[in-house]
Parts: sequence; C-alpha cells; structure tokens
Amino acid sequence: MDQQQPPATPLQLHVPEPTGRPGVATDFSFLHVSPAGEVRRPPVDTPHSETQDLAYALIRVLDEQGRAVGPWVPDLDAVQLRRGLRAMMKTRIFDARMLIAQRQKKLSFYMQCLGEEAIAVAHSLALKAGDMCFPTYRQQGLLLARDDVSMVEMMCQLMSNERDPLKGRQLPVMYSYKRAGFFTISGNLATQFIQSVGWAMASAIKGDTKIASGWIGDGSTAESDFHTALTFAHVYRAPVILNVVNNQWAISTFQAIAGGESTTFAAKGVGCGIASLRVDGNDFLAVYAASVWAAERARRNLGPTLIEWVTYRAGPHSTSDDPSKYRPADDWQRFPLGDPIERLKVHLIGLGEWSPAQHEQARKELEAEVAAAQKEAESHGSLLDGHIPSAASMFEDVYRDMPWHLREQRQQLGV
Ligand SMILES: Cc1ncc(C[n+]2csc(CCOP(=O)(O)OP(=O)(O)O)c2C)c(N)n1
Repeated sequence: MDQQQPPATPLQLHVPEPTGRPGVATDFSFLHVSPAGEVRRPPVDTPHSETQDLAYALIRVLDEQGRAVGPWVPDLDAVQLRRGLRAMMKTRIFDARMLIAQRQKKLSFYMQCLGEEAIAVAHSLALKAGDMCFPTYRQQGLLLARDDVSMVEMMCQLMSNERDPLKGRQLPVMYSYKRAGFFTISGNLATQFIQSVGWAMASAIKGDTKIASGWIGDGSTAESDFHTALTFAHVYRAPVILNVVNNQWAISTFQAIAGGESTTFAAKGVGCGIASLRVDGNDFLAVYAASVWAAERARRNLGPTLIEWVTYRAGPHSTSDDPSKYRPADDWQRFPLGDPIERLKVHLIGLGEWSPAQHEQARKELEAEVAAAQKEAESHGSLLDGHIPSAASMFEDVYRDMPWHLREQRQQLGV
C-alpha cells in the first residue's frame, strides 16, 4: 500500500427516491417534456441507430390549447376521434362502476386504468384483425374500444359467476380473448413480453402478415423477461411492437427504482438495437401516430419498435392498494401531461366537432350502457350470491384429456 494515498472515501449506496411523498409535492422536472410538435418524425424505414434522439425526447401532438401540431399529426377524421373519445370515456366509466362493485363485494378484486385510457384505446386503432396483443392487466381499453367484445361477458369474468368465460379459474381482470387478439393475461409479470416476441417470430416463420403487440409496465421492465424479449426481437427482427407503459409507479415503488432515473425506458430499446420512441401517453393523437409508425415498420418487415408511453397511474394500483401512504394526494392534478380524455375533448371542441353538451350526453349514455351491462351480468350471479361455475369444471382443461389422477380427485370431491 502506498502510504502517500489520501484516505479512501467511504462508498455510498444510491437508493433512488421520488421527490414527492404524502404532503410533499412532486417535482416533475425529471420528465423532460418536449413542447408539442417539436420532435421530428423520421420515415418508417429509418435504421434503429437513428432513433436515439427519439428515445430521450417526448413525441407530442396536442399543444396546451388542444391544437394538433407538428410532423406527427395523424390522419384521423372527426368520426374516428369521437369514437376514440367515447371508447376512453366508456373505459373510465366501466372502471368506476367495477370499483364500486368490488367495494360492494360483488367481485373480489379490481384494477383500474384511470389516466392511461388513451394508450390502449388509440393503439388498438392501429392494429388489424388477426394481430395479437399480449397485454398486462391494465389494457382493458384494448377490449372496451371494440364493439365485438361483450361488456357483460367481461363483467361475468370479474364476478366469477356462472357465465364467466374462464369458469371462475382466474382472478378478476385476467381476461382472455383469443378471437379479439387479446392474449390470456397471466399474473406473473413480464412473461407475456417474451411470448409476444415468440408469437411475432412464428408469424414471420409462417410468412404470415400479422404482427404482435407486447405490453409491460415500467416496474416490470426490471424482470429478466423484458431483456430477453428485447434481445430476441432484435436478433430475429421480429414483427412486434414492444410497449412500455411508464405510469411512474409499480405499486408503491417509483419508476426510478426500476431503472428510469436519469435515463428513459425507450433508451433501453436503442441499446438493444431496436428502433425506439418516447411518446406522450396522454395524447390520443400522438399514441395513434406512433402506433401506426411502429405497426408499419413491423408489417414491412423492418423489425421491432419499442415505445415508451409516458403517463401517470392516476388511481390506486388495485383495489388492495392505498396510494395516500406513499405519494402526494394531488399528484395526478399536477402531472404535466394532464388527463387524456380532457385533452382529446378540448381538441375536438376546438375543431368544432364536439361540445360540452355532447360530452355530457355521451357520458350519460355510456353510464346507462355500463349500468345495463352490469345488471345483466349480475343476473348470472355475483360473488354475493354464490352463483359460481361448478366445482367439477375445476378439473377440466388442466390437460387436453383429463388424466386418471384428476378424474380420481374429482370423484373424491363427489362432483
Ligand atoms: C413476477 C411477479 N413479481 C411480482 C408480482 C407482484 N406485482 C403485481 S403488480 C406489480 C407492480 C407492477 O408494476 P408495473 O410493471 O409498473 O405496472 P403497473 O401496475 O404500474 O401498471 C407487482 C410487483 C407479480 N405479479 N409477478
């Protein structure tokens, strides 16, 4: 040892902390919000290495006045925009009612997507029949934006009743709609992300034209499956859109502790050789435009795209969570990207294609539609009245054919 060396500085472990806590306002300057219209839109065949700046910027279309500006303004007419607004409103109303139903013990558990409605709803418009989404539990908007998935059936799943298409085997919100391109949700975080890449690879192997869309939350990007998915997507140039929904929180942990401090989740895509965008997830127009860009890349065999959707989890993580214990109560009101429904509403009103009265009318209609669906779903039973799928069906579908030992167990149960 060199006696002349100064004494070593004690090392310090860095543990990221959110700036805001209950009673202390969040400093949102870490978000680096680009002004609307400022970020360039490269051609879809741009090499992944040339998307580096887009992984650190924030693609936005709607400005503070609700006007659509810049190179990412998408080709959407007023009819499509109104349909999108309605689908977002429907999703929010559905969530609000199911939250109450959970409090009334009609269902055991629920997860809202409050504040994140634009992402799933606008993204779904960029997909085609036959494409397959691999969602998390917070993309109910993908289903509620469609006309061909019955709200009643979704509610029956939530209530685990006699009409539950999953026969009471799954926790509420873990929907499965193969025919609607909505892959069976699993409780194990991040597993669907690699599965989406594998599905996309299969589509390419078969010479098909369908693409996959994989979903993950900011917290779950810390799972190894996230990194495996990126490697496989890059290596095999899989036709997949890799969606990272950065809603700032993973239950009570802030996105910085999942690896978002001083960098972005989009930047992780660039590092893996994947074209990457960071997008305002509360801007319906930006979500649609970026989704179309990524979908076209995938369809033209130009490879995967990673999109980080910057948003805010406005509600509790689930009905089992109380966010007032770990974050400021007014955080969503102060979040710089606002409320996606309000922003699209202001845009449509600015175009002369919507009005506060029409908005109120639509809200009333949707409230009635959701309430009627709930009434019908409850007619097939809820957790309160014991109208649940038969215990015998518990042994089915474990394997394609029921093996002897399951048959024996079923007989032991006397069903
Ligand atoms: C493998 C695994 N680990 C932990 C959990 C428990 N868990 C459920 S949701 C969640 C937080 C996920 O946060 P994020 O990925 O940011 O998604 P968000 O809930 O914010 O939409 C955790 C830790 C789990 N379901 N699976």
